[in-house]
Amino acid sequence: MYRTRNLVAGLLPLLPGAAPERLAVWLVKGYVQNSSARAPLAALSIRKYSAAPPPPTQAAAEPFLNGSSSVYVEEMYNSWLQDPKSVHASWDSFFRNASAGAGPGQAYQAPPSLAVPGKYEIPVTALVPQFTSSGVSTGLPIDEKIIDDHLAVQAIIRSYQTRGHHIADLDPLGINLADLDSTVAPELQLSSYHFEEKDMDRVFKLPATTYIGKPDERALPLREILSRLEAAYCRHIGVEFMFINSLEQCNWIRKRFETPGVMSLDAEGKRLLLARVTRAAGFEAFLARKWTSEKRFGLEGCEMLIPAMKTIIDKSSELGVESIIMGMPHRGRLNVLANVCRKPLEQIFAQFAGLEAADDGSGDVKYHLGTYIERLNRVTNKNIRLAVVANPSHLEAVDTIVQGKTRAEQFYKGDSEGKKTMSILLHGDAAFSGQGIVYETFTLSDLPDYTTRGTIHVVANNQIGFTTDPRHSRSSPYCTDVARVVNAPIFHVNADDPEAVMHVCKVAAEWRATFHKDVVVDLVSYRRGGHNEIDEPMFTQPLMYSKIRKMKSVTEKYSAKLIEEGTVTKEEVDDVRNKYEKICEEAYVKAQKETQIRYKDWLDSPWSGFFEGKNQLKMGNTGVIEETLKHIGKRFSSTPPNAAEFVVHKGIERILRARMEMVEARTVDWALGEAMAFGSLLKEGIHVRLSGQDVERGTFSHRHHVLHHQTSDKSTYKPLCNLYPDQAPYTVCNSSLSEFGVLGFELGYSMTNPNALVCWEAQFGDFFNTAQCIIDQFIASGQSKWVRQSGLVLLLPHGMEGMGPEHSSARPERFLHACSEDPETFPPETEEFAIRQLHDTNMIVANCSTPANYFHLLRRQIAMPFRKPLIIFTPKSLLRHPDAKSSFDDMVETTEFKRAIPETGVAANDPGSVRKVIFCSGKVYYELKKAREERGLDNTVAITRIEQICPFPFDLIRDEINKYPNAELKWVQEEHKNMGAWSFVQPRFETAMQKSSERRLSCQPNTSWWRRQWAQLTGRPSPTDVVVTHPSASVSDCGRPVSYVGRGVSASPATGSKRQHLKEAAQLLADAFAGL
Ligand SMILES: Cc1ncc(C[n+]2csc(CCOP(=O)(O)OP(=O)(O)O)c2C)c(N)n1
Ligand SMILES: [Mg+2]
Repeated sequence: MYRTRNLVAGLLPLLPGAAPERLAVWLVKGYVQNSSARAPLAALSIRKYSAAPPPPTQAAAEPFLNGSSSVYVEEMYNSWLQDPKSVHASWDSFFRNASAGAGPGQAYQAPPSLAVPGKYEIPVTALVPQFTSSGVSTGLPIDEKIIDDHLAVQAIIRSYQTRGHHIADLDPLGINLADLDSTVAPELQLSSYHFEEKDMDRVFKLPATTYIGKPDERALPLREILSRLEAAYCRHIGVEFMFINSLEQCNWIRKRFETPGVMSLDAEGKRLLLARVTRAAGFEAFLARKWTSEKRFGLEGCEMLIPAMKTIIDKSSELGVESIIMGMPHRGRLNVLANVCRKPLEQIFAQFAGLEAADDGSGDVKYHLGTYIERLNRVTNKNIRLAVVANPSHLEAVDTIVQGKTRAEQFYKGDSEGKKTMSILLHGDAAFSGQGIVYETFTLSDLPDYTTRGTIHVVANNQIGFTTDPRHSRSSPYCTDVARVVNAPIFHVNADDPEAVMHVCKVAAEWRATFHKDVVVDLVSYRRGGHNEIDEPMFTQPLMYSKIRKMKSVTEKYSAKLIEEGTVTKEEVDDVRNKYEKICEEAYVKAQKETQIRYKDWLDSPWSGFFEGKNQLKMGNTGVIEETLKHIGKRFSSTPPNAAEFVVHKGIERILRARMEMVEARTVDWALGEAMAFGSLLKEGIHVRLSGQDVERGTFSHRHHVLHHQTSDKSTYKPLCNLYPDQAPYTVCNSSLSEFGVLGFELGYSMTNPNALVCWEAQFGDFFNTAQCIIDQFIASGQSKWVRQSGLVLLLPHGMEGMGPEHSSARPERFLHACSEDPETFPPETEEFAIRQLHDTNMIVANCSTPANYFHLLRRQIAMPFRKPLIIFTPKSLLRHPDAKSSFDDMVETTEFKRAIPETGVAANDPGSVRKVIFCSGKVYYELKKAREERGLDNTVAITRIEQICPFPFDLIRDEINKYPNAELKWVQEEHKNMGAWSFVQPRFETAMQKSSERRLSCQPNTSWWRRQWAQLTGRPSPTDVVVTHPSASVSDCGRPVSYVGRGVSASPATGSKRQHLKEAAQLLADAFAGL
């Protein structure tokens, strides 16, 4: 879009006071009024198979200035605005007169007939003999009639270009229409123009906006013009492109579809095509034979998908692409892996055998798995890397993940124009038009920090979605209409015409390489079987399927065609088929010998070198030397080096000054802590990327990673990009207003390189749930399903601050319930306790209460020898809370992340006197601390913060419980009881308690040894009423319970009333300290 905006901006100054469209519309109206008295000529349909044309509308009755040609006039007018010489002299004078104020009908002047023609022009007078020979007399001046007729021909040409796709023969079944519309647009009916059969042989000059003429043809008979336009736009290819607002791009496309003979394929190309489609069909036939009732979501009916993809890859490889990242749904996926990626067939077949996996993980069904292959492209003789990204059943959810991964690869390769790495997205017709994430993917496609410089989309359009007819699954004419939002050209093609498919795929690859914009190939096809191999399609689509059952396959049809035209012999056809069958059989035999499957064989993002030689239980340091903190702090607090010219906002100056003062006082607030984490990683060569809505400034105006020159547009300064001369690149980018799309994008980005810190921040934490699919299907379960790791960080602003139901809670309970930690298992107590827990969990969930801990937590993402997704509930009020500051002392070399922060105040010095231990997490700590002080309870209440909720710090909590033997134990949270961390921590407290000395002792026989131990460990005399419990007794039988303090249950996360909020907050504190 930014390219488009620039173009429009460039044009606007040329037209003071009025937008070009509006003026052009006025011009059209004026002309129509003036000429409306003219009678239309007899109707003559140029499409013999069309339904009876509707009666001409007023606009259609007008020879050339109808709805379609108004666009043409606009185009002329816009061209004239830029360069009056670029249009015909008659238009020049017309626009001059109109601009000078000539009224409707007065602006037109006959063109100068004696002008010397240009090199490729023919004088209008040269056409007069044909005109006069037709014998038509209209009573109009002769030159005006000729002009009218030529304009009508131009309008016809333009109508084909604009609307020809609507009547193209796209459906191989011949029963449906790709655009769900059986009518023929008036502008495609000759009856809308004033021509008759006898005009068909009149010769017309071809305008510059068409390429239907051969190099030496500047004029053609009308009949030939129509026939060539039909061939270009209405046979097996329907091209949608005239909405693109670039003349250059429109001409580029016109040339590639209109030029006579442009689609012809040589014999070698035809043979290759036949071989490819034969293998695609052979693969499905083989699977069907060997595993008759296994689901594989076969490609039958759209086998051309395979040659289509191969053509795109060949052409792209020829044009310099070295790496292609693909995302695709279930349909034909195994075929793509086998025949496009050339994944070893035995690995694919082994998936059908139901073998056990050799590696960790729960795995996934075969038609969701990814792959990564490097191989020689045999057509171009160049190496190519192909990755298919693993995905869940959730259709289209993988789209932005592919984009993020592609973007990251381009970034690391310095491929800023996307010449070496590209993405291909495959879609089903129903999913492409139905799933909103498709739109979100398109809106990212041209954003500076998210573009992948053009994606080729291929729709396997089998004209059905499971059992639903397109008429009930979409409101748009085509299933591809969503692509129009980004001006992507859309090539619809009848997938039973292999050569037409080849042509559009080549053009799509060239388009991407030329303009670096998205393009869509719509393979209009059918689904030979049911939705899957065990489904009966006749239940729901009886007529469609009676037709399909009579259809010959594309392979049969194409081989017959090539045999008939003499390109191949029947023996050659059989030979190709038999050879492939033999290959499959050999692979089948090999697969039979396999005893295990390996999920690693299906990894889409291998991090070669990352894991090798690393101790998986050894953590790197997260503290840094003070000098680094100081340096980053100062740079982060400074105006740009050219401060004299760069006007900084006064408010920002104040913020920077306050930052500098903190640095000088060796303290950090939240923003400074974060900046130091990012900055120190950048110093260590780790690329950092922070993406999300308004992240540059920060939703709460606390971050300011981009300073804006106050008097010069687009002049910005990013302090974290200017810390060290040899630092790694820092990217901070405001995203489109999307969660599903952008979170997916960042996840994909994080998959490319483990040595990068990739963070996505939600505007408010609760918005994450519009991206729930990415969290459930990828973040929480990705490693388990696909042995793929990601160190993505989610920053979710969270906290009950009276802002209402939707801005208070990032729903910690949702994430915690998705964590794979066993609440009842206290992990083995070894030195590696903490890192082993991290290694074994599926994701990390934390709620830090200090900037220093946030600093360590971010840095730990890179210090870990493996990668885990990290969810951080980030504060709002703590961003500026005077107590929520940390000293450099907590960030320097010897320090580390604290999974829990035990009480360190006076209560900790005399634990025996402590009567209550409050466990909590996040910002409620500061409220509890203040209330404790106000109530004079510093001696009797200990407050312990759990900073890392998952993995749960069982050991540290157990130690805290042991430390305060006389205290009652409370969990205090500000979220409602059915929300927050309560249901997660409750069983874990019990498990920790079972490991406490109290529990161990209380469950021992009451011996003298035991009494001594008890007294020694607890400092209290041994109880006399101890029950020796059964091993399965609950904690409460022999330890202290941890009880809940907080808001009651609720359907909504927070009240909408400020007053009610304050009342609840006060009650919470009262309950927390009750009984003391
Ligand atoms: C988000 C989502 N919703 C529903 C489904 C269930 N489902 C699986 S395939 C399918 C039909 C898909 O139709 P289409 O996109 O045209 O692909 P085709 O199966 O026809 O190739 C549906 C509804 C799904 N997989 N994902
Ligand atoms: Mg479909």
